[in-house]
Amino acid sequence: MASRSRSNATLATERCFVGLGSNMGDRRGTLESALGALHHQPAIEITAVSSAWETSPVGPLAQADFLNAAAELRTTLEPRRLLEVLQSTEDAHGRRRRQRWGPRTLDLDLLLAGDRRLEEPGLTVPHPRLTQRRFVLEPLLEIAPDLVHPVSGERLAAVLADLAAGERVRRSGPLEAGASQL
Ligand code: A4P
Ligand code: MG
Repeated sequence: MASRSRSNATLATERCFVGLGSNMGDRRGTLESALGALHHQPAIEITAVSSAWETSPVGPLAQADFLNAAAELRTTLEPRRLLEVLQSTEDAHGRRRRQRWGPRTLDLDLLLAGDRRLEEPGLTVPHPRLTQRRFVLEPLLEIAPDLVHPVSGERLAAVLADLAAGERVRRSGPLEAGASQL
């Protein structure tokens, strides 16, 4: 995917990272379809995609295991507009917002937007729970091992190494169909 070039080199783009998750329906197919849909947005280019990771559910609810992934993208969109695109992509993949932290066909979180720090109604960047979750950090560091948290200045690899055990995560193969759609 990184080798595929689309010529938006003249536009001022920001390097952003998105976390993907699914624990309902065809999880892998949904993640791949969402990546394809994002990449086909005129203002977005996906430049790297992690493996799919099989992860145990985190949070207060007993629910099915997730398939999680992370993607690096370059975009000319402001973070607020990018969040709207992420949410409409969730909606297009059958997401119903019934219960916070509940089961979902697709969750797309804006993890990082360059070095920006945003705290607005409905949009916090870096994502506030980024540093607490192995299911976010493992895929993210797979594609960007040198990332530094823009607020704390900590290397995310060190944050991951310090996380308490408990969450089960294991790599579960590449998101191949997504790559061929791009
Ligand atoms: N919001 C604010 N900042 C952001 C951001 N940077 N990116 C707001 C995305 N959304 C952001 O999100 C709730 C609100 O967060 C939105 O209105 C948005 O404006 P949502 O996607 O509607 O609901 P949610 O996902 O249920 O809530 P939340 O708080 O995003 O949950 P999380 O933290 O995403 O946790 N276990 C495993 N193994 N894997 C998972 O992927 N996911 C969750 C959900 C729980 N357990 C999990 C996983
Ligand atoms: Mg979410």
